[in-house]
Amino acid sequence: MQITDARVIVTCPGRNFVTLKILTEDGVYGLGDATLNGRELAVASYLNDHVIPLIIGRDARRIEDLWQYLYKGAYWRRGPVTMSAIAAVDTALWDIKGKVANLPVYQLLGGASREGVMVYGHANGTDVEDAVKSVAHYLDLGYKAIRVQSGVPGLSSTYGVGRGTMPYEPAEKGAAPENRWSTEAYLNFVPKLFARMRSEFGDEIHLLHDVHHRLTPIEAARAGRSLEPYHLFWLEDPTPGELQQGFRLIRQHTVTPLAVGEVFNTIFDCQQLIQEQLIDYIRTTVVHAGGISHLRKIAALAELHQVRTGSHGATDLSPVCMAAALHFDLSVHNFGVQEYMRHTDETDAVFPHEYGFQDGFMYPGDAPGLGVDIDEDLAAVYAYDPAFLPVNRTLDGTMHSW
Ligand code: CS2
Ligand code: MG
Repeated sequence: MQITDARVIVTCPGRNFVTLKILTEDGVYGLGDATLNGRELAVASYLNDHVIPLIIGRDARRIEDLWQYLYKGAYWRRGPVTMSAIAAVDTALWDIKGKVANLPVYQLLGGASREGVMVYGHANGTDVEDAVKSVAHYLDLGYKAIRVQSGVPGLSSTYGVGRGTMPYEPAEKGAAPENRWSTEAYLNFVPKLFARMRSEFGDEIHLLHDVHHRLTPIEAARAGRSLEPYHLFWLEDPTPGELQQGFRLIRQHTVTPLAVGEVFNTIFDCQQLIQEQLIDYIRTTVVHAGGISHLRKIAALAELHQVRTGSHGATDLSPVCMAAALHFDLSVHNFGVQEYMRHTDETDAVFPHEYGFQDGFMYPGDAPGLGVDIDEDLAAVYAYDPAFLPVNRTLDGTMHSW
């Protein structure tokens, strides 16, 4: 089955998305998400200029061989741009294989390992009481797991707090907004936030929190220990993940479960974290970690070491990635939870899809392939609009992790 054409579709229905469409001689096509928030055109160019010319004429059925061809054949390995491009090809080829087999992709991955995929939503507020209202809203929607983020007293901005009623979308048009950060203010505040959540909502609901790479290991150990009375489902990105052994220090001091990996793009980024059981959930995603094929390998290593999956699912991962993630999540044995920040109606109109949400769980549907499409005419209406992720500085102006 020859690949006869492929094209990159860049669209901005409220936010930018990059989608790869691969077409075959049989008329069957597949889709892959290639969106890298704030660096979208780098991946679009990598695909247009360096990948598509190489895959035209190749056999669309040879998913693993094409993955290795694009990984080893590039010479320059790994990194978010390269691996997002490879991910898009991989995902599109799984979509094609499912369509040709007339099966939903999860059936090709070994079938369902559960009835549904538990997801978590993003509650957030400018202060604790605003966040309480937001958690109550997500409970009303039926979520069993809810991430809680809040403004920090004394800080003009912080991660994860939406602007107005719109879902939280960090990228801003034009220049990169500058946030200000105080670790001390945050560490003093975060246990109070979750004490309030548990007093208001009790012990049943799964509560998650994202530190977003901002603490040193010993500061993260202090945060984890201070949150133990509130038994979080996970504490995410407690410290930057490049120094994998840094998590040993956190592990020595707290039993709060740890999640990391949304910025990782290959198994090598998390190999030590998994093998030493320094984390409890691996957050790697279809779109940024080499596609379904590579994510399965990461999950297999994680299974050996009692680490569960918890894939990233923010609004800057398109419905194509969401659909692929749900097929993976339904099938993988050591599934933990799937992040699900709802897309806007504009985005859903550009990407019609089968998947659905019901009472805290999601289902990929049984359409052949991934069960997602792209309305290219509608996508063309929304021109690319450059947007940048914020940068973060401490109160004295020193650059810090955002
Ligand atoms: C966050 C993301 O969803 C998460 O856990 O870390 O919102 C992240 O900030 C964005 O995906 C960055 O583009
Ligand atoms: Mg995160």
